[in-house]
Amino acid sequence: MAVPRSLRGREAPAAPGRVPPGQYVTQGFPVLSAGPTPRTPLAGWTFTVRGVVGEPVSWDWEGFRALPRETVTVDIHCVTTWSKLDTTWTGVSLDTLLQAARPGGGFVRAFSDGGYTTNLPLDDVTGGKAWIVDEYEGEPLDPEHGGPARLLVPHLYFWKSAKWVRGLDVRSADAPGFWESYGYHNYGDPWREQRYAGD
Ligand SMILES: Nc1nc2c(c(=O)[nH]1)N[C@H]1C(S)=C(S)[C@@H](COP(=O)(O)O)O[C@H]1N2
Ligand SMILES: [Mo]
Repeated sequence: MAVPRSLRGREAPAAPGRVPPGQYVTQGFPVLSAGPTPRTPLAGWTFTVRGVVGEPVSWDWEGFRALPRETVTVDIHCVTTWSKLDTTWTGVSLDTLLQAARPGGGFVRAFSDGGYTTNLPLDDVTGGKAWIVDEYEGEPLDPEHGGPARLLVPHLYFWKSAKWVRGLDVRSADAPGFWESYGYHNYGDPWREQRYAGD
């Protein structure tokens, strides 16, 4: 049966309480990148956990792909007001990656090819809340959406989900990342509408 025009795209209704305040549901998958899409050959790709850790650890692509994998279906929320429901991703839990390095600080800064960074409390990327994903809907992640691999932290605004991620710096003090230093909220909880600093 055809979907009525009024239910397509922007107008698609969601169950009450499913979408955070000020968000609309999109059926598309917008691309939001602050710069060009980097193209890193898999042969040169690594994921590193470093900084205030018991032991810095790095995985090459093969090593990363050999780690235990999880598939999760989650809703994502961009600060530009689109939300996308029931997105399915596969990758490695950050619990697995962080445990190997034994973090000694309470904050992380994700860093990416191209220079993007974002900051998060360690508690927000542990306990089954964050992943490094390399598949979207069962297919390798498109470069435009962060492939070969991106951070996925669905409970915070999507700018925290760094595309083309290459590692985490564990820190004992918090410091703003790229968008956070341009006035976006330091934490970014969509349910509390923490869009900009001061919200
Ligand atoms: N490296 C990097 N990661 C990034 C961004 C970026 O510009 N560079 N944009 C962020 C923002 S603002 C959003 S909303 C999402 C967009 O992801 P998408 O392009 O897959 O929709 O990626 C986030 N991660
Ligand atoms: Mo965004």
